[in-house]
Order: sequence, then C-alpha cells, then structure tokens
Amino acid sequence: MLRLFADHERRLVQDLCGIWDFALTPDRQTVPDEFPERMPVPGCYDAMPAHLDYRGPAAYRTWFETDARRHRLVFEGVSHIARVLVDGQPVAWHSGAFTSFHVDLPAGIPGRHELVVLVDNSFDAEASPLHYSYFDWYTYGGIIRPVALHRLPPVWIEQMTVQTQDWRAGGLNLHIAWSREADAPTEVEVVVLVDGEIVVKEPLACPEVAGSLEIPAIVPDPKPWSPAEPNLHTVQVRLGEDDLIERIGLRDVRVEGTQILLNDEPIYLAGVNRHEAHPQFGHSLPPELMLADIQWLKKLNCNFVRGSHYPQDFRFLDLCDEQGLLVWQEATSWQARPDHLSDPAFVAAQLQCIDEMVAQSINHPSVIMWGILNEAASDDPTTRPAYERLLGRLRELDPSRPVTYASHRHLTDQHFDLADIISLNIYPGWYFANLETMTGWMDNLMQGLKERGWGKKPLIFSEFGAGAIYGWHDARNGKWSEPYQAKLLDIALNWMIAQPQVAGTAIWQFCDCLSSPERATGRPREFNNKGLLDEYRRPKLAFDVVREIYARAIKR
Ligand code: ADA
Repeated sequence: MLRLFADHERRLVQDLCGIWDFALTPDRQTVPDEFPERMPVPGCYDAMPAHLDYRGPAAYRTWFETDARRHRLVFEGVSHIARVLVDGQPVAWHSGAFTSFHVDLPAGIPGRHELVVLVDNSFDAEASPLHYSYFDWYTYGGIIRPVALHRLPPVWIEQMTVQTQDWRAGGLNLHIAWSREADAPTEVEVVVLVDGEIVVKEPLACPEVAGSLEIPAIVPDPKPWSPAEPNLHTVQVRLGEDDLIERIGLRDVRVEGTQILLNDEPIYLAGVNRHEAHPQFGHSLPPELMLADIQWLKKLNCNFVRGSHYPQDFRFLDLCDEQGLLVWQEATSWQARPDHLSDPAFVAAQLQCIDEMVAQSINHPSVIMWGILNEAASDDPTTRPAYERLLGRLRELDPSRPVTYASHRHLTDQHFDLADIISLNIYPGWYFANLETMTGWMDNLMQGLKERGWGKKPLIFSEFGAGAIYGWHDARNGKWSEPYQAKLLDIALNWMIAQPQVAGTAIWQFCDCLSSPERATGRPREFNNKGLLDEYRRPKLAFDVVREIYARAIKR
C-alpha cells in the first residue's frame, strides 16, 4: 500500500512491501552469505522481539523482476543509513531516516534481480549527521517506510509541483520536471486533467534529456479546502506514456500581524505534537494506526499537528489532507548545539533533509508551515548563519508557506526576526515554577516579548505539558499523576487562548513515546510520559480537559 489514492493510471508501480529476508551484519558494508531471518518492510528491526533495542547494522533482501525498460526503486524512508545493492552492485547510499530517495536501474537489463539493503541505525555523526543518541526520542532502525518499483516509459515525469495561484477561482500553476531516455522521441503530448476533465493538451518538445515546464491550469469547479470542508481536487498530468496524479486543496495561508490567516480568515491552531512511534511498530505505523491517531485528534477537537521532530509519513499527510488537519512539517533535528550549526556537514545534511522534505510534501494542502531545528542554540549569535541558510532555503523552495522554528531560548533568542511565526517551547509548572506560579511566569514572558519588539508576529506555544503515568492517581496527585497533568494543561491552555498574540498551541504531546537510554533517569519507564494518551493510545484524564478547551479555542 503506497499513497492512499491512485497516483498513477499509466505508469506501472509495484509495491515491494512485505516480509523480506533479514540478517544482522558486522558492519554496514558486508553483505552476509546467509539471510536466516525474516523482517517486515516497512518495519523497525529494533522494535521486533528478536532484536529489541539492537543498535547496529543489518541487511534486508528481496527479489524483483524487470523487463527491458528503465526501472526506479523508491525508498520512502530508511533509518538512519541505507546502502542499496542490486545484483551485488552498490547503486545508492542515503542518510537520514524520514525522507525518501530513489535509484534508477537503466533500461536493457530484463530479468529477476536481487535487492539487498544494508541498513544501519548506529549513531555515527559523520555518516549520519541528523541522528544522535542524546535525543529525547528513540530513533528506530530499519526500512521504516514503503518501498516501490516504478517502470519508467521512454519519457517520464520526475516531479510535479502544484501551486495555487488563486484559491477562490481555482487558478493553478503546475511545475513539471521530466527526463527521457537518450533514444526516446523528442516530442510528446502533455495533457492535464483536473478532476478528470482535460484542461490542457499541447505538444512538448524535449530536445534535451531532462527539462521542466510550467503550465497554468484552472480547476473547473473550484471548492476551497479548509479543516471544516477539506475538499480535494485531483490533478493528473500525462506526458507521453507516463502520468502522475496529485491531490491538491485550494487554500491560502499567510501571516498578517499577529494572526495566521487561512483563506483570508484568522485561524486558531489547536494542536498537539506527534511522534510517529508505537512500542510494537516503532516508527512504522500501519496506516490503520495513522487513521486511528487522526480519529483521536479529531475527538480532541484538534485542527493542528506539529510533526515533531521530523517529516511525517506521506500516508499520514494524505490522511490529514482528507480529514482537514493542519500540519507543521519539520526537518529532522533535536537540540543542535553551536558546534553542530557551525559544522558544514551538519548544515549540508539539514539542507538535504529540507530539500527532500519540501519536494515530498509540498503538494499536501494540510501542510501549512515548515519548521526547522527544534530547540537548537538560537541564543548564540554564531548560529545565525545556519538559521539564515536553512530558513532561506525553505523560503526559496516554497514562498507560499510561513516558516518557523521551536525555540526554548525564550527572551534570549537571537533569531526571531528570521521567522514568520515565533514558536516557543515552555514548561512552567513542570521543569520550573508550579501550578500556582506558572501563569505569573507566562505573564512575564509575554511582557518580555513585547519589550523586545517581538509582540508583532503570531506566537505559537509549540510545546508545553506535564508527564503523567497512565492510570496513576493518589491522595497528593503530584507530578507524574494524571490529575496533575490535567490541571497543568487546564491552567496553561486557558491562559494561552486568552492571549491575543497567541495564534496556536501544540501540547507536548499526543501520546507517550519511548525515549533514549541516555535520558532514562528523568524518564520513568524510559518513556516521555507527557502524552495525552499513553503509547497504546489509551486516553488519560487530561484528554477530556483539552477536548473541552479546544472546542472553545477553535471558535475563538
Ligand atoms: C523538549 C523537546 C521535546 C521533549 C520535551 C520534554 O521541549 O522538544 O522533544 O523532549 O522537551 O518532554 O522535555
């Protein structure tokens, strides 16, 4: 199962997901002689009973068939490092768990092929600069997202980006990148269908082996997309024998003063942070569970999810498009230090992650903003060039969405001028202050923001919360009890939704998730227990408290 809708009618796409052969390996170069085990793809080997908590390299193997055409293997996510071999030959290397990459197998090698993927979830800053053992979340290893085999015709579509020019009238601009075989025809027909209706039909001259074209198009019967009415339109481009279908939503998002406007109307973002994690499936949530998560979010009266702290699965975004949830899509990072941000290899890995994330999620109407560098050293002036570079890259790739970063440096932050939205992670009542003094602390924070001239942009409280062990109540109802968490969120949220500058809130967090062994002492059960639900999605007391407050907030 790949996209949650048919994204090709003409191109042949084979889903390679299933149970593959598997073996542990001594290093990430060696292909084992034997593959004695079996492993699900997608799946996380260190979430499976045979290899719980295993950190190290492993090998996966399967077979596929090709005819004489060019074929493309698409990997939607391999954590953290992947080395791909076809028929024993290395053909691709990729680092970074949560974005996709592909490898082309040239035309003219029909037959049955062996596919081996060497995967490594080790922490190795040189080979994999996005992942570190100190993170407050467990990065699982494996082929964590689907794998597919595409059969490419002589001229094929690389990518289509659909930009909404006019969300009311349905004006679109399509950017289509294509490639062709050296001996392919140098002219093909381009046809664009919107909701099944042909809106463009013209010849395309393709003298070069790769190129791109811009096509304006109009949606014949335009219906805007919003959380209340998530209307979707399909855009299909046919290029010679190839085609690609994208699902789009007509909507506009922009920032005006302290407000976030969706289709010209101010919107309050009532949200939570969500890790893509489950004790049994690791990062590889089955689509059934993704939909269940969305149903919990809807029950909670949420209209917003922050994808913490990495690009969320494309199938989750497909569901958010359908269900009308707004998403903050974030590049992979957690508490990067000044030495990271001044390291060219780290910045290059961030740029790669941003490029891949934007390319893969730009057509989702649910994605309304981009985020980078969760809780990095944004109070350190030496980190400014990195912020400028990464936020600049996002703006260059997609001028249509606001950009932000979640800061825990509060009044000492140096880079808020670079963001469209100010986002703050705060934990009063948990790491400091208490239930009585927390609103005083937050009043001072707001005052400080104003004094520094930062009161003029929208403000999102991108994290706040309290740990609660599922089921724990006692006479004192202190920290780690469900009532303490419920009370803290009651105080925090009621205070936040009353602040005019606050355009949104993302509670930390949707559900409990496994933390890393390095953080275990401050994390009972080795979990980050600040979920409104536990890791098996059982709601805690705070769930109903938040549900009631968010019902009011979304009408604010
Ligand atoms: C940070 C971080 C989260 C989580 C949280 C907490 O703000 O961004 O990933 O670790 O703190 O629970 O303390």
